[in-house]
Amino acid sequence: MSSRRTFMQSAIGAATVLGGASRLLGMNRKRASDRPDDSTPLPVNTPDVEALSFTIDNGVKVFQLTAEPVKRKIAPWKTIDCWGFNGSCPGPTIQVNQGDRVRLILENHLPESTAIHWHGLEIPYAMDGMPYLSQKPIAPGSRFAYEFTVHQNGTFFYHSHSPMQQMMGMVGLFILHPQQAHTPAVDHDFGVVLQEWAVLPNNTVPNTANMEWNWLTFNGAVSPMTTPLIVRLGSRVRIRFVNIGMDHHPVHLHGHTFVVTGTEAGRQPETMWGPMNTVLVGVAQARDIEFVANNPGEWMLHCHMPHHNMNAMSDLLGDRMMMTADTEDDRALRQMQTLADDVGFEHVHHAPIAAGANQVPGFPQDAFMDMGMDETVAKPQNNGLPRNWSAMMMGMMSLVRVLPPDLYDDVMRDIRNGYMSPASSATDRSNHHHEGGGE
Ligand SMILES: [Cu+2]
Repeated sequence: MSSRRTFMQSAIGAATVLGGASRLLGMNRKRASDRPDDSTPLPVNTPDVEALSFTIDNGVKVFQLTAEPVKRKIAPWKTIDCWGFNGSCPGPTIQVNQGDRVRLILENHLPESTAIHWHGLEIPYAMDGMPYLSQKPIAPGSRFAYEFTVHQNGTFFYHSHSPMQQMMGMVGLFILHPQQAHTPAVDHDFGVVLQEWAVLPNNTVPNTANMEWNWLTFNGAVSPMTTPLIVRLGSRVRIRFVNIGMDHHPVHLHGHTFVVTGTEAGRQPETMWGPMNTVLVGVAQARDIEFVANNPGEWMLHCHMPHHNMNAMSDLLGDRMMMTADTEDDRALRQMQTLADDVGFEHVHHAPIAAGANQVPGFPQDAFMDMGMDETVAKPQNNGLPRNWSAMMMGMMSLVRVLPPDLYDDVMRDIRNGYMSPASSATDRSNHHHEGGGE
């Protein structure tokens, strides 16, 4: 393990950035994947959300969707009672090809009527999923078959058209692949659904009428429980974002420059691909971004709204809001440790405070909020991350791990084998960080 970590850090430290702005368009780039055929679209990987399988009936792709209450673990200590499809919130990812005839059979296991709207699809009116307009509400216990031919391609989504059902989580990705993959071809293709929740302390049911949102999720998980997007250094990456909620989310990627290649209406012409590193994903919008992962490292991918890259800590702190009321460092630490022991995660304090911090108006702000929980969220996808990496991962965020080929292959093998590397030793980066912390 230690030799592998050494390898990883030197590989990341020594590798050079592989290209400049012209690489954004993917020109003159060596292929980073083993895929022999670039013309076939890649299946989209939606971390923490399953893909929906289908059967074929006389040439029609048939999907079964059950609208139902779902218990979703959004954080190690927080499971909410939301609504979704097939036991998942967001619902499972549907992927079809441009030109397919599809039948989507919705069975309603909710206690109230519903219907599904196919957001952005140019389909016959009777399939639009608008209760009372295009169809009767689908009563509890009954079913409705939607059937249409898709002639578009791009990042779409399905959702209940009832606002409160939307805020209970009734949304899922609907990927329409083009017949021929777009060029430049991508080596990795990911999908992320952005959602927000208002769940008061000691509650599990989202308050859908609230205007303040304290839990922010990527694909139904709060960081650091989100599964990182793992890509091979030098590969071309697409990430598709969809936002259903009450806020717009400016999603920022560290260390890279990307272009927006698609909206909720499909592919954009290349003339519109201006360079960016933050894309505003408005409510009801989809945005596809693409970039060459030319910069090795563990890069944050996060909504930049300050309150969206944290969670209300009120759950942990009981009747104290937001953070500890005790601002004496060692007492506060003991208090945080007690809370951490209570919910069973590691709390390692690495960010020192100044002597006399309490004399400074406004203190504390972020002090005492960082809570490492590496072991609690351990999974093969996190292998090799520096000790206490999880301490500042909160809310609507994840990591894009741009790994040199050897390390990429190692982690992929770990994922296949379900191997979780033991926690890093105390002599690596966190120690270094401690020394640099001004103590
Ligand atoms: Cu946001």
